[in-house]
Amino acid sequence: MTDTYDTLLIERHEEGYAVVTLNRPEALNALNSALFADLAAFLDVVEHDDSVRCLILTGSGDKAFAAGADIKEMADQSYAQMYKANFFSHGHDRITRFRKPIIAAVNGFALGGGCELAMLCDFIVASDRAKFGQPEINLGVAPGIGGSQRLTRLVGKSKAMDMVLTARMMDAAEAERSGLASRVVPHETLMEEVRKIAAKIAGHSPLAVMANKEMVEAALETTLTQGVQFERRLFHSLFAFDDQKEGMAAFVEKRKPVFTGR
Ligand code: DAK
Repeated sequence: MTDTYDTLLIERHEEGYAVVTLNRPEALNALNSALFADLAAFLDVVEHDDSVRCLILTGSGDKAFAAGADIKEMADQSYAQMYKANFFSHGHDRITRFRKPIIAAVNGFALGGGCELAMLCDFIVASDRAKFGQPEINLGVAPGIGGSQRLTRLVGKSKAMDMVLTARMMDAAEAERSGLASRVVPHETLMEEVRKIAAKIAGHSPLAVMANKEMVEAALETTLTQGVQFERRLFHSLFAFDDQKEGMAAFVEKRKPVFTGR
């Protein structure tokens, strides 16, 4: 497998996860069309690859996860070009369809499209130097990759309004307090910590991981009653898998389970 992309670095680990590094450090990993196309292509490659059960997404360099959509690429676009290309929709939709967990390891600025990309991941682990923001209003525009919707669901209306209308950045501590980041860790140990988390997830039953992800996602899309019903049915269905038998037998026999993903 070549895993060679112009805008991404890919590192596969035998524990069952891969690290995807946004690799445009000269532009603080600004997201351009090529990068979104590469990311979508990589997700296509690993979607059905059983050796990759969890992804980590991070930024190259010491300063940024991603400083936003590439302003230089966007600046001269016409409405017709944006509309026809359906700018960024393919990348967005491909990530939302991906069925394995993606952890955002936010190592610095996550601004505009960068913050939106982090929120498209399943959860965010932030370095204590991370800064989150939706500063598009400074450019005379607005979030365009789901930021107005996901940020509001994660941190509530008041903070989301504050951030989009003033363009202020949130530091890592506030992001954790507000529910945007799940954990904050020292900058120097960010990748070590996130690798441990990814290895832990990759060690679970891949079917159970998928089902857990699907259930939590449903919470944002359905009513409580429908969500609970969906959870219950999915829970019942897990009893069709060998992994459920193995997980429960291992508990009873006081040994580590060996999951086969069947
Ligand atoms: N795009 C392109 N280049 C960028 C960039 C960006 N978003 N952010 C930084 N760079 C480049 C800088 O131009 C600079 O390049 P050179 O001048 O060296 O060639 C290099 O990265 C280093 O940046 P700075 O010199 O500015 O570094 P500083 O440490 O001084 O400042 C900063 C760091 C992150 C505070 C600053 O770079 C900054 O404010 N960057 C822009 C942040 C921003 O405004 N982000 C939001 C972008 S707009 C849509 C969907 C989505 C979107 C739009 C439409 N549709 C569906 C239609 C999303 C829009 C956005 O994300």
